[in-house]
Amino acid sequence: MPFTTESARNIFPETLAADVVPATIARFNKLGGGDKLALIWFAYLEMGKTLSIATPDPVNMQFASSTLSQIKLMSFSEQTQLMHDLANRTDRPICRLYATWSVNIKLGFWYQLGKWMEEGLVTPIPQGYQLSANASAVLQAIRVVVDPGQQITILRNAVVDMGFDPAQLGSYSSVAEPLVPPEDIAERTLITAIPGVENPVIVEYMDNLNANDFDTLLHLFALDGALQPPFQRPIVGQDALLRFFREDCQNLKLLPERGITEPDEDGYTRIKVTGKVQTPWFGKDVGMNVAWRFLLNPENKIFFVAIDLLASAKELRNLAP
Ligand code: ECH
Repeated sequence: MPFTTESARNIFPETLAADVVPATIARFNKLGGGDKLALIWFAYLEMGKTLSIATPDPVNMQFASSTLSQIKLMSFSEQTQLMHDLANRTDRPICRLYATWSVNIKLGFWYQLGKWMEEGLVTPIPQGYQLSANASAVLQAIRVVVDPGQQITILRNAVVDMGFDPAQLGSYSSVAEPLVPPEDIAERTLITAIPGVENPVIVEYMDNLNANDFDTLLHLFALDGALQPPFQRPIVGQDALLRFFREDCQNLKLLPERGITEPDEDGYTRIKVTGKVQTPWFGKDVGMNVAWRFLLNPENKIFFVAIDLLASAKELRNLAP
């Protein structure tokens, strides 16, 4: 076999990913808890001027709701301490519980706290809070260097990295929002064509993800197939993929624009597609510029696909092999 998951990661090496995102997150993670919270608060307020964020469905908030009620009953100084502890990844029960939540539950939790901070029910970031020089530089980098898709990715990753470190939890079961049923076949808006890509598997991949039809989607993958989300390690094998689809991929909108198909060794095929992705949190307000780098095996199953957040919109036209 000419490819391993590791070697497949290098297909289409010309693809320029938004490395500014992990670089900014690394700078953010070095800040103190107070600076982290205030920086996100300022960034979030500024973004709120141009983007609107969807209110989470109460059904999806049920897992965080008892923790949120507990926080509402705390004194302002206890609330401040808790938020610092979450940002500093302290070992305490709420930070352990937070670590078991899926990304969307974590985002919904902070969404609610942000609302309560605005309403004065949870301690706000002190007016006139002075960011340290390092924190100001990070905020400035987020403002000027990155586009909206990159900004929301930085915010998301900051939220994911809070709470106790899941790697130190031992065995635990993760908590995710309820699964919505796949969209009815008759209701689906299908992708008609992707110029440069004839292989039907690619369009089926996009259509099934868009319809939340994760069981059908899974059948497009080889048994040892892998998917690499932006800035993450590949997720390998059918069980792990299905769990990931159910937890992290509901209600996405994939809008592929164009692609390139290249035969590889021993019956493998490389296909790169570029286009936009919308998250249910921001809908049409944010179209993230992405590339999908597929490697199909000789049985025409997906052996590997990487999703990259692109460095700039210009990269949408970079279809070099
Ligand atoms: C306040 C201050 C105190 C601290 C905090 C606060 C609250 C912050 C809040 C932030 C909310 C942020 C949100 C961000 C959402 C980002 C979503 C993103 C989604 C990207 C999805 C992609 C999907 C790609 C994929 C594709 C595939 O083909 C396969 C699957 C997959 C202010 C209180 C913290 C409330 C809501 C970036 C790119 C295309 C890989 C998934």
